[in-house]
Amino acid sequence: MTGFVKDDFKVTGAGVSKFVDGEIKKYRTLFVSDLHLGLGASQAELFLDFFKTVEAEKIYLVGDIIDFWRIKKRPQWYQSHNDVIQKLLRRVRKGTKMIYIPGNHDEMLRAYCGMQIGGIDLKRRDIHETADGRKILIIHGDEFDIVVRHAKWLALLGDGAYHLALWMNTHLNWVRRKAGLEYWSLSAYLKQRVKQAVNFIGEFEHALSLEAKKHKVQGVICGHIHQMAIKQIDDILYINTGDWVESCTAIGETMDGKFELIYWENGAARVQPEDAKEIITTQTPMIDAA
Ligand SMILES: [Mn+2]
Repeated sequence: MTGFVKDDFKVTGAGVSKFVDGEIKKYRTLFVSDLHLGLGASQAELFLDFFKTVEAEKIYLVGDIIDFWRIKKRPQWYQSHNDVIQKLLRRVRKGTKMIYIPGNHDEMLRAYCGMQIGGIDLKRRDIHETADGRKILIIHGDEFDIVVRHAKWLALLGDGAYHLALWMNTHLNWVRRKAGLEYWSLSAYLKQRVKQAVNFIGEFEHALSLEAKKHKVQGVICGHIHQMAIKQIDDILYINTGDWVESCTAIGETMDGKFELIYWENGAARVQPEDAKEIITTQTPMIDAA
């Protein structure tokens, strides 16, 4: 149910992005979500590292870019978080069209949907048209999250445990970085053990594909559950951008309208498609703090 099988690429026509050192990758559209700026565990530095190697005519920020839930409690705002905001605004100044679809962690921005702030269009949801004329619904997705919708206290309870895992993850990775080891996700590893998560992911993906059907579009791009995916669900193309807290992923649309999965491990080691498939299939979902 979760993750990726080889055949998905055949069915969806999608692929895994390849980055070449020193070359700027040009996309028609770039989709990024769940940066969670303001949360210490945000991989803002890895995002900056990625962002300077990529260009796009249009960028969708698919929600949970700024983590106001965290900022309200105890902000963990670093220079790299400022840098992300500045780099994004700079792209807007240079002519990139940018659309921000606020998520649940940045839900206060939903009050400003319909407005343009700093050149960024704020929208509750949007319909994107690909280069080959397909219509895709762009939505964060939390409104289809059964945990957030039906039991907010449960989501909040889970939040504490999840943040502890993320905190450990960050500190463990600091040690690993110093030791010259690559990034490793503890919380992703822990969640691998949560079996019900599989059902949760399946239900979420199904709900989103139904919503796309309701809009009479060919696909949906969402974020929220920190589980990247490109898959076909019935006649709907389901795409999840993943996140920049654990997995460091994004989605690109090529100039001819093909979708590519971007898996950014770190600046030096970009994964090859074969490896990416391996990683993706063993990836695990996120329940609590999406
Ligand atoms: Mn979310």
